[in-house]
Amino acid sequence: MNEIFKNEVDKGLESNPKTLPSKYFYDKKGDALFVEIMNLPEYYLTRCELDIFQNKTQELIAAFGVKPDSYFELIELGAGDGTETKELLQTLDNKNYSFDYFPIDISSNSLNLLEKDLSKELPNLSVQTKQGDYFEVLASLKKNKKPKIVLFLGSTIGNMTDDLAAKFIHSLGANLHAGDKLLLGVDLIKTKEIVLPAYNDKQGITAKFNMNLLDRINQELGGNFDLNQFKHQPEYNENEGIAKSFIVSTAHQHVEIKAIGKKISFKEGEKIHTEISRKYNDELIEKLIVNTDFSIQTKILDSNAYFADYLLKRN
Ligand code: AVI
Repeated sequence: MNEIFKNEVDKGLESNPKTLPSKYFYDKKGDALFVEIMNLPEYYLTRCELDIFQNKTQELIAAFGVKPDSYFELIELGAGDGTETKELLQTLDNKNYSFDYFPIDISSNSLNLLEKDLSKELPNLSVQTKQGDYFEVLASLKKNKKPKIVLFLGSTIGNMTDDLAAKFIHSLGANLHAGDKLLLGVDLIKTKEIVLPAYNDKQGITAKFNMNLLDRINQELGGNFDLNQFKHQPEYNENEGIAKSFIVSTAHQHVEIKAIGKKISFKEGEKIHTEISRKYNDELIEKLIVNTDFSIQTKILDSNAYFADYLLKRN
């Protein structure tokens, strides 16, 4: 039994309004659903960032300020399947840049898959996978003082509240040296006609991804959520720039969760808030880094200007 999961579910469902943390989307089934999401026609984020990595590779490398003969460490937080990064790695490898690639992830399974894939596709590349907490790994790498470029892609920062995101960037800065760089991939604020379908795809994959939280509570905490009595509901407010995902109870009902020893009551139409996906602009990025040791060096946009990779420099 995962005690932390149990306690967070208990706390979230006892809150008003009800909440559940989005980090629990990502079990084996959730990971597979997220890969499906990344390939959906409506989910433009992945394609936009891939466009940057495929078509603005030289611009990225020039902004990093690295030279073929001066060694640096390329560190990626939450590397996943490395689709975007592979484009960059390939160019750096072809041009004989001297660097090691350190993908860091909590999941040793995804690191193993990535390592296997890279050893086939880029056999000359030096890959040093690091399993564990981002900050612990960065703290251990900081000791060597070699120039570092950290990648945090995919608008993953947008799944944190603004407060948490600012603390996260601050802690990254504390684990780097002056002159090191952070490439932060973020989705940009735009109209709801573009954003909302990305979180409400026609095939219902995002709905399954969201509802997987209830499935997990059923499987792991002895819950009896009837998934037919709940539905996925995304919302997006253009002024605020935050896409929010909810699970809505379609009936007045009670759900028992054995591990918690409680029956939770739901009114018809009552929502559980499960995720935020913040969208950004320059002002919000400035605000995010105002109390950190970073400043914006440059930003690189995809061809639609839907997505940006901000290059932040550690002062
Ligand atoms: C991982 N993260 C950036 C995704 C996002 O767009 O917020 C997670 C996601 N949620 C629903 N669809 C995708």
